[in-house]
Amino acid sequence: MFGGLFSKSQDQNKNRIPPGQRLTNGFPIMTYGTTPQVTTEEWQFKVWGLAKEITLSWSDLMALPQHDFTIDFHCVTTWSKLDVQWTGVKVLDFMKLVELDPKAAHVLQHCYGGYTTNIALDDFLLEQNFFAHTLQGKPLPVDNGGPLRLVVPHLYAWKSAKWINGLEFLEQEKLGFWERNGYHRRGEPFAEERYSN
Ligand SMILES: Nc1nc2c(c(=O)[nH]1)N[C@H]1C(S)=C(S)[C@@H](COP(=O)(O)O)O[C@H]1N2
Ligand SMILES: [Mo]
Repeated sequence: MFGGLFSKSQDQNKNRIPPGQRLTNGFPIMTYGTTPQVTTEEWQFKVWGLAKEITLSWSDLMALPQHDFTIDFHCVTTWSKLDVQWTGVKVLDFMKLVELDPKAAHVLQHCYGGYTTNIALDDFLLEQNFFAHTLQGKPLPVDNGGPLRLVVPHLYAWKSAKWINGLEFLEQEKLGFWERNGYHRRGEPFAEERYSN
């Protein structure tokens, strides 16, 4: 009986692991370039492009509703991690502060350190996407993107920008760092959208 239950839960986990991925127990750090050190006092977040320009402080962000999230995280280098626990602010709550131009269809995420990654507006404006400042109950470590990163659970983890500090709204897609360097413009792991053609 317990054996049956066990293999059932193993099976369910299997369905959660996209093709070509394997489970990892640790939390591998994946950073291109140097790790920016930013205090919450100096931290600023800007919105521009096809949206009314705004600049937010850390306290503006913390004043928004806070939620816990448990998500699976898939890196294109083939590791996946199940049930990662975060706390932060839903993208949809954040976006109540943003006055979007109806022509906006794409977003370029900008970061301290210069990393960028693009995402279609439809992939960005989802209930499940969030800005995280806490990982497994502790302030988000700087190596994992602290003080703040985006988390987009349904796309490969390179779309979850660490040290995010800006959103540029665009009519036409503008490719980010990895997308200009051979990775897929969308990056959906169950469709194995790893590389551009
Ligand atoms: N700013 C920035 N964000 C980034 C990256 C990066 O190099 N710089 N790497 C991406 C990649 S490839 C992955 S897999 C995840 C890794 O997050 P972790 O280091 O917290 O595991 O962050 C993504 N976000
Ligand atoms: Mo990655």
